[in-house]
Amino acid sequence: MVEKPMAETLPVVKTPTAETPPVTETPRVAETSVVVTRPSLEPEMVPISKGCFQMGSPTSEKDRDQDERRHPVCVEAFEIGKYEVTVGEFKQFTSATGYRTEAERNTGEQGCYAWSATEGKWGWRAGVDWRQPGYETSDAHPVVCVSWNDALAYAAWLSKQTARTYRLPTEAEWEYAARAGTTSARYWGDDPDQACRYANVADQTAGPGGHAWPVKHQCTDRYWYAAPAGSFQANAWNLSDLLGNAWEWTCSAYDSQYGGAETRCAENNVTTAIAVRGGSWFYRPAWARTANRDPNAPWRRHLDGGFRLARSL
Ligand SMILES: [Ca+2]
Ligand SMILES: [Ca+2]
Ligand SMILES: [Ca+2]
Repeated sequence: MVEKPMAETLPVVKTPTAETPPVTETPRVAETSVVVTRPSLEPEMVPISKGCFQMGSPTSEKDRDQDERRHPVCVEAFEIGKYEVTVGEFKQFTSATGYRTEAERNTGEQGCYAWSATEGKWGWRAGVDWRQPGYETSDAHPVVCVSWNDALAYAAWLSKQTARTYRLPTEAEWEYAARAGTTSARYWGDDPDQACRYANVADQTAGPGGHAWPVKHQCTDRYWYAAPAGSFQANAWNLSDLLGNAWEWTCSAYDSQYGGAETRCAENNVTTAIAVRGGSWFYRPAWARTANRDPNAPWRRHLDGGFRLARSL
């Protein structure tokens, strides 16, 4: 692979020129009203009834990991976001508060942990953040390059604005919602190659610079990087993108043994690993499974990592 300077992965920004537009005498016309559609302050939430389920994967599940011990869990009624939190929703928070994410503040490392098309690999990349992830993004895309701490700050702000209790879902709530009553490896069944109707994952779509995923789902979902939230068919409980697109922070501490941390939120100031769920556009079939889980430090932010909100009733 030929190494190219990093700057090439970043979006091209038009530099202002010294030219000033010619001043022309335009006749006065009646002002036309321009309808600007903005995301509403509150994300669309879906009510989930209380219930019990088998959390984790059966030992027969292909590609399962040791930290997926199957065990019964019950959850109370709650609400969960239909979509991953979007750039447009997150922008309202930063505009109102001036909040700067950990990627923008370079906490611990520079920028965001991102995949580079020029290098074909992951690394900390200065200047990469939720506003400039290095691929074409819009208000409808999931916000990425946000740390757990950033997600909590957004949830706290939104709770204050709305006098409701927004938070991240517990790991148990996340899996209960993602399964939507299913026991298969994925909420559409066991076949990874059916993924492209339901999820944006590592697929056959050609990547920037001619990249192709070395291990992929044998189908085409049309996206290399993140897709606008809700681009794929929802699960049986009308929730979108739980598998794939951006992986999602939960509020629970990661415990490889499933000792109970999965049913509650960790303290806001923890520095130990938090459970993340769902996989992303980067994920191969072995990883894009409902029971798959991984630990991540609360200050880390990844190009393929976002979150969705939950609300206590
Ligand atoms: Ca894809
Ligand atoms: Ca997701
Ligand atoms: Ca795992």
